[in-house]
Amino acid sequence: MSMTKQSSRRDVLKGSLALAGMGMFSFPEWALPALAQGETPVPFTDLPEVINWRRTPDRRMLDIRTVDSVFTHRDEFFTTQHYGHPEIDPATYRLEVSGLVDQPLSLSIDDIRAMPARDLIFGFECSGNRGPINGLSSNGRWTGVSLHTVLEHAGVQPAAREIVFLGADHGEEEVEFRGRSYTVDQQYGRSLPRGKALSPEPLLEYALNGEPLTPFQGFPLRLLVPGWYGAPNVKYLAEIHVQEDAYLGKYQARWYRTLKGEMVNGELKWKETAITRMRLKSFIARVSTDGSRHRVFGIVLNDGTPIRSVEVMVDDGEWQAATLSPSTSSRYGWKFFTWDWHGATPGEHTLVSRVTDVNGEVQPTAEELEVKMTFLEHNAQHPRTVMIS
Ligand SMILES: Nc1nc2c(c(=O)[nH]1)N[C@H]1C(S)=C(S)[C@@H](COP(=O)(O)O)O[C@H]1N2
Ligand SMILES: [Mo]
Repeated sequence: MSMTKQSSRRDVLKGSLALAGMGMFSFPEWALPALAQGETPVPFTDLPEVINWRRTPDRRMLDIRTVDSVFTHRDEFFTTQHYGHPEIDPATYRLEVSGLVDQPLSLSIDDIRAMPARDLIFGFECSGNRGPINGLSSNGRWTGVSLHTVLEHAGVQPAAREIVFLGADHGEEEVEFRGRSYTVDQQYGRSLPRGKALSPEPLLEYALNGEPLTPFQGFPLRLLVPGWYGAPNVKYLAEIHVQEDAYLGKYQARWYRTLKGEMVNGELKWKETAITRMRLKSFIARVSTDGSRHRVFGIVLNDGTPIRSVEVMVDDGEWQAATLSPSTSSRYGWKFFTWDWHGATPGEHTLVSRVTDVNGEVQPTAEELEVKMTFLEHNAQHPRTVMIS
C-alpha cells in the first residue's frame, strides 16, 4: 500500500490541539495513563497529506489518535451508512416480525423496552476499516433485549433456516443478471442463519452509552452481532423476516465479500466468503512522551476470543511485550494496550504491533495477507512511523 510519507502540518496540529485540549476537562475514571498531565503527542510521519474525516454525512471516521476513554463519545462514534438517515417517529415505530413464525409480531419501542434488558460492551469495525488511520471503528456500551427473546415470542417454525433483518432505509439498486440490469428499490438487509439468530449473543439495541441511539447509530433500534464486523448490525431495524430460503440481497451476498487464496491439499483455491467474525487485529493509535520515555498506545479488536499477548517492535528489533489495560477486559469490547519505549534515539523510527489470541492465532503481516484480493477484512500488522527529536 502506498502512503505519502509526509503529514500535513494542519492535521498534526489539529491532532495535537485535540490532545492538548483534553487536559482542560476533568478525566473520567477510566481515563488512560497515556493522557496523564505532561504527556504530549508525538505525530505520526506516515499519514497522508489530507485525511477526509467526514467524506460524506454517511461516513464519519473516528480520529483514533484522540481516543481518551473506553467508550466512544456518542457524537464521535464512527458511521457508515448506505441509504441516508431515515427519520423515524418513535411514537409510530413498529418492529414487524413476519414469515415462518407461529405468531407474527408488531412491537412498539415500549413493548421492546418492557422486555428483560441486557447490557453489552461491544466495539466493532466496518469490514472496510484499514490504514492509514483505522478510523472506522468505535466502542460502546449498548442496552437492549436478546434477539432470542423476540424470536421466542414469535415462535420460529421448524422449516425456517434464515432470519432476515431489514432496515427502514432503502434505495434504488441495479441488480445485474446475465448481462442485463434491473433497477429496483431495496431496503438495507442482512441475514443470520437460524442457529446464530437463536443463539444467546445477538441483541436488539435501543441505547448507546446509556442514551437512546443517535440517528447515525440506527435510532430507534438496531441489531448487534457481538464479535462480528459492522455490516450485520442492521440499523433502523424495521422488520425481521423468517424464511426457509437463503437471503441473497446485495449487502448480504455481493457487497460484503472476501476473495482470498487458500492452500487446500497443496493446491491454491480461490475462495469467496461472507463477512462474519472480526479478524484478529491490533493497531497503534498514538505515541506520546513525557519528555523522557515514549508511550505507545493501541487498540485490539477481534471476535471475542481471549487474547494471549500483544507485542510491539521498533525498527528491526525484537518483539517486546505490551501491557493490556485492565480497564478494557470485556469479551467483545475494544482492548487497549500500552508499551513504554525507553531510550528512543533521535530520527525516524518504525513501530508496529501484533496480537496473538489464546488459540495461538497471530495477527498476519501484510505479506501474509497478499493472498487476499479484495480489501475488506484487512487485519494486517500496520507499521507506523514517528520522528523522534
Ligand atoms: N440499516 C442499515 N444498517 C447498517 C448499514 C446501512 O447502511 N443501513 N451499514 C452497515 C455497515 S456496513 C456498518 S460498518 C455499520 C456501521 O454502524 P455505525 O454507523 O453505528 O457505526 O452499520 C451497518 N448497518
Ligand atoms: Mo461496513
